[in-house]
Amino acid sequence: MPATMASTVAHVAYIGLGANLGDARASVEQAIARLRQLPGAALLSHSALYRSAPFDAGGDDYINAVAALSTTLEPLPLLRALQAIEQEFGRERPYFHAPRTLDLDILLYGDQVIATPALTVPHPGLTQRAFALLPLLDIAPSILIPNAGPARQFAAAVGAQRIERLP
Ligand code: PH2
Ligand code: MG
Ligand code: MG
Repeated sequence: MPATMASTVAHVAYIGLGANLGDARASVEQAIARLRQLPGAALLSHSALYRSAPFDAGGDDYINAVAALSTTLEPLPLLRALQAIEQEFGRERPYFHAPRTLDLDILLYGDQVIATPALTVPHPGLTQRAFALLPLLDIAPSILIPNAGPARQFAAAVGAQRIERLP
């Protein structure tokens, strides 16, 4: 490739979706549709929707899901694009873990490990939170979490958390 030609490598990123303010189910469904339109990304698959008890947080039950993207966006541009979608959905951040109209988190970005002030990947809660782990396993049952191993080995440990797969 000539030195002037930019290379665009696609990575598979897993995005956690969550909402527990307003019509959370509609928000998560619309957010999945919105991810289909994201420039620089293609939606590969998404999990079922789940209803889950707030984890380390208050407010109503959450609706959660996980989506897989193939994307040429680097991690930080992807994060910024996801934050812009959160803004479109009226996201406010009055305090830590406040109820939200839409939360979009990068759970995994290929096999990359990222530790910066703006972004931590793999998502630090992934292995301990049923609402992220179980929908991820729906669409990627054999996925490996960098520095942790097969995601499925953590499923038993989150078994006591209240979560329900929606029809
Ligand atoms: N998100 C949080 C904190 N707690 N609990 C559930 N059930 N689902 C979430 O998406 C969630 C949470 C912070 O982002
Ligand atoms: Mg979150
Ligand atoms: Mg978030």
